[in-house]
Amino acid sequence: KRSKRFENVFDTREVVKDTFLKEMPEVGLICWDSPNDPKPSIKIENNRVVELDGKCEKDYDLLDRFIAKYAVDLTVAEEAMAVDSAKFARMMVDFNVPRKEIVRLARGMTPAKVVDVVKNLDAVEMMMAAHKLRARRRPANQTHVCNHKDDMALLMADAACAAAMGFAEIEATVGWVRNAHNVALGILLGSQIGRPGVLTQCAVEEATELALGMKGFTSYAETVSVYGTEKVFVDGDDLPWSKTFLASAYASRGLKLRFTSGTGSEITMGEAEGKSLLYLEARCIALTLGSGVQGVQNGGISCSPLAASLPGGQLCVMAENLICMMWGLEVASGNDAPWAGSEARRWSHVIPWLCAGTDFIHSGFGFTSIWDNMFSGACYNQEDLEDEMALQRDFKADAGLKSLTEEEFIAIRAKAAKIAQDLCDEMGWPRYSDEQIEKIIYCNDSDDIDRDQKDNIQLNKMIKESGITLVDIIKALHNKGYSKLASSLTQLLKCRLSGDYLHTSAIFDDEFKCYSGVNTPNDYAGPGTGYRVEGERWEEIKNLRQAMAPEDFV
Ligand code: 5AD
Ligand code: K
Ligand code: K
Ligand code: CA
Repeated sequence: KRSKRFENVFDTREVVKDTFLKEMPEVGLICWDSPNDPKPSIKIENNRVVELDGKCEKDYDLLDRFIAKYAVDLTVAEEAMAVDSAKFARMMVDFNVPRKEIVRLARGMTPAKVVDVVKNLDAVEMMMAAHKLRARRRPANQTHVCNHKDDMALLMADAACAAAMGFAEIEATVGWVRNAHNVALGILLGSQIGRPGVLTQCAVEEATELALGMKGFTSYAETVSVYGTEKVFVDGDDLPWSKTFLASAYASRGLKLRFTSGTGSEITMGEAEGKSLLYLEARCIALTLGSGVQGVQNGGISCSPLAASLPGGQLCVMAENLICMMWGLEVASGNDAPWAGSEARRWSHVIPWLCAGTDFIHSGFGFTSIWDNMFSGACYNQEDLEDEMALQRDFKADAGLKSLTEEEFIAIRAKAAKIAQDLCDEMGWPRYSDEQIEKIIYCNDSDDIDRDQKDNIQLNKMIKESGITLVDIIKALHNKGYSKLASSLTQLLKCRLSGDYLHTSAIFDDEFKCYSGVNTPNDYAGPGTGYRVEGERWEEIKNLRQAMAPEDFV
């Protein structure tokens, strides 16, 4: 006989439908402390790492070889490895120890050593450490703007609204593999209409992604993946060296790049070598550091459901973000892929990072309906946007977001959609009818719009095959009288020449002034210091569209 409480209440809760696994340490199904994890060690002879985390040089795999050669700073390695791990963990939390000193020493540590350090911290201590250690002074946020139909005008309208709502970076991926050009261009144009200076990227296969960047259709790249075991790396037809080569290609043309990795990828792909999630992720982050790339999107990312299924999963995901920070890397801290159905759990990884601050609180807040999110959805979607704005206000914390009224929202969409229509006319691309534009302005998602899919595919083909670059688009917009937009796009290209936004954790404001961990470093040094929500920004956060004043009651 069943208990009514279990049958009708407990068993119907979302949290019971989430997946929870028991640990299996011997195969690596454990957050940290697998019996197969190495103990931290380093031996240096003649300026060469001859032993790394218990392995002699002759036994190195490709990852060890790369990490030993490029990631570990040999000038501080012996000093850093000799510091007691618990003592270093306390230094990370102690605001009297400057961020610079933590980064200096941490860069001399091996992957097993940083894991040994962060293992000492509980969630509150991780927040304290991140508050001091994230690279950029002011936190920011990133969003996904996509749709099922890869409709450019809809992407423009959504990206414009996302930019106006405060996201500093916008990314898309495609619904149809062949449509990368119209999608990249859609979010680029939309972003600059909503707020000049927003950075955009389009996540597709790597050769196409590089081509998009070279044509000026993207301003950064992010989904260049690294993995923590040799087998998984080679499965992806890649090596740390090939990823580094790709990274150099981006840097040589002034485009910002961050890698992607996240706890759980190796066991998800069946090649974890029995090692723990966090240790393998520490190797990924070391590869990023060694490659010279300024930052990484991590925090489980697409593999976050795996970490979430294990005991300590959220602490583990926080720990991987923190390892990036202690190594001085920019971190776009996850909070993106769907990993929990339970409302309480869903926000449980956002609130700590919102309060502590990270470079990008979400490395993809879904801006649209989950149905239109081509990154297989996000954990946080359009219906959650205003919850996050309320949380900013509740905690006086900054996720970079700003409330818009319905009128403002509609006006921005109308402007973006009209520009899309005019640009298609000017370029001789499949045109948008007034009825189609009207639907794009007022729709909920791509189910509500009715452009023929042939037109979207044709548009992509035309952009791709004509070989046009952003310069041609700038000219067309200028001819149509959109000189402000044309000038923002030109400015984005110019910024590649100065290279300022290659610096760690760089973003632009609406005048293309660069804010990075170099010119505006996080200077938190205890209560009353560091970035605080105040002045105009506090007014903006306070003034939610639904906030009421006394006169609203009469
Ligand atoms: N490790 C490495 N790469 C990842 N990606 C997502 N999660 C991970 C992870 N845990 C990358 C993949 C994917 C893109 C969205 O981000 O390349 O296609
Ligand atoms: K990619
Ligand atoms: K990983
Ligand atoms: Ca992302």
